[in-house]
Amino acid sequence: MNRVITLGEFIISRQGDFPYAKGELSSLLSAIRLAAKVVNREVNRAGLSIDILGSAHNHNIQGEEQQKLDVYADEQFMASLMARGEVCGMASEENENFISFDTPLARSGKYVVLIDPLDGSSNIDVNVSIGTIFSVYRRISPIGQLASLEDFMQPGTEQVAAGYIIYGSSTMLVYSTGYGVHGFTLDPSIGTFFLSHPHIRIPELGCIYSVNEGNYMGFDSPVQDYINYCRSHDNDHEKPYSSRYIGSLVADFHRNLLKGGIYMYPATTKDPNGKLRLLYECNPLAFIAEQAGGAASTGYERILDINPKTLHQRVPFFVGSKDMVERISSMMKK
Ligand code: P6P
Repeated sequence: MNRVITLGEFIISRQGDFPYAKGELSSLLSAIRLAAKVVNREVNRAGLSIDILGSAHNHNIQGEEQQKLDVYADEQFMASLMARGEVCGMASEENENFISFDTPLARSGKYVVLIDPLDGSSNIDVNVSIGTIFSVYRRISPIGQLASLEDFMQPGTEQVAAGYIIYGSSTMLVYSTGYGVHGFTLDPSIGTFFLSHPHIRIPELGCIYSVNEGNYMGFDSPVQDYINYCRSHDNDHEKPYSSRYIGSLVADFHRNLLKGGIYMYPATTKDPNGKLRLLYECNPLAFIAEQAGGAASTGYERILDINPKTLHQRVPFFVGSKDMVERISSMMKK
């Protein structure tokens, strides 16, 4: 009997990819799946639940006003990950410091998770797609002890898994454990994710560029030159690219992953390191992009090669179709 397999069945079927893991990574991914369903329920009814819309009237480490759903999502992913015992700690956009899970079970956890629990949350009140982005590393600190900062400060090449959930017209979980990128769509009627996009590959050359053109005057000239290349008739498509920018990273990234394109958040005069965070936004999406045949760069170096300096470090971010990222990187290096 032919039927589409579920996320749970897929995770178990790929367990063999990790002989050392003996199911812990599977259990971790299942914890993310559970939290995704719980957050999805609240996101989908955000307009109805008076107490969940709007601001939480406090600010996160970034100085950004926290939306109530941000805080809710952070709590749900933390609770789900802590309950399983595979994860010894979590770092999140919503918390200044990483959090060690101080339970006997969690202390023996082999992994740490870094997460942006609800990226693009300023779009919640206007019903624009938003997302969760997550990154998984094997811990460096000794098993049995509390997680330490070094566990979280690893280059992106050390990720054992990464992915995102997009809460859009449908809810999808897209992830990779280093063996390709696979997308699962939630059937809300039964609360199950089904494999809908196996082996996602990003077209090497796309004709979509995603950037906040309102910042154009603050971009370095090579970035301005590239944007003008995209807009011109004498680019590699011999017609202007399409400009698509939703202001929600996961939504822009997901569209470009499936159709081909480049997402850019360059350095500006106001933000010399750009806006996006290396550890829980750029690294996981760079991992996914490369696993799908794409690329991710600061314009000068591969995102995954960066040795992190601080937990909430920002970097300029160019990610998507390989040829497009390589073109702008070569223009910036001249
Ligand atoms: P701007 C949302 O705050 C976010 O982190 C990404 O989701 C999004 O792509 C970007 O910032 C939008 O930033 O400065 O263009 O509004």
